[in-house]
Amino acid sequence: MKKVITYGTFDLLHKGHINLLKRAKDLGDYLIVAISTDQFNALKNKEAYHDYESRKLIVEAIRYVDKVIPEKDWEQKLADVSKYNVDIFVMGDDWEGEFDFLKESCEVVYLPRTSGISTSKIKSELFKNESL
Ligand code: C2G
Repeated sequence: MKKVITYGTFDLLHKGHINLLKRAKDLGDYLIVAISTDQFNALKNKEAYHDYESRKLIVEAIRYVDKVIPEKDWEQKLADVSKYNVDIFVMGDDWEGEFDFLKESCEVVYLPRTSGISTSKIKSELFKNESL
């Protein structure tokens, strides 16, 4: 069984997230998604609308996702790859090159981002409409 892992905040779920998760799952048979905890998001200077438990509930409901684990820090990826016997690590290509150190333990795949959509775009457009 080929196991795939990916990491992210997955806040205000949109087609960019779904496209990523679908393509990641298509690379193997079992997809693990490590969702950033609220504490780790603070380290990433990211404030999610949905808290961790909500984002976990939402992502677990996606047909491509087999398991959700918490992403608590930048250092856990190598341990996760061995703990879960991961074959392929996947991220959107805005992270191109950032995780090449994992190549000693698994395949590393950066997938093209879905253009025209992002959580920050959603937030700013909602904010703009509200102020109209
Ligand atoms: N993504 C995408 N297309 C978009 C938006 C996001 O392909 N239009 C991808 C990102 O490249 C990432 C995943 O969807 O692979 C999740 O995106 P975020 O929730 O924004 O994750 P991020 O904040 O980049 O956290 O340790 C890694 C970090 O936790 C990644």
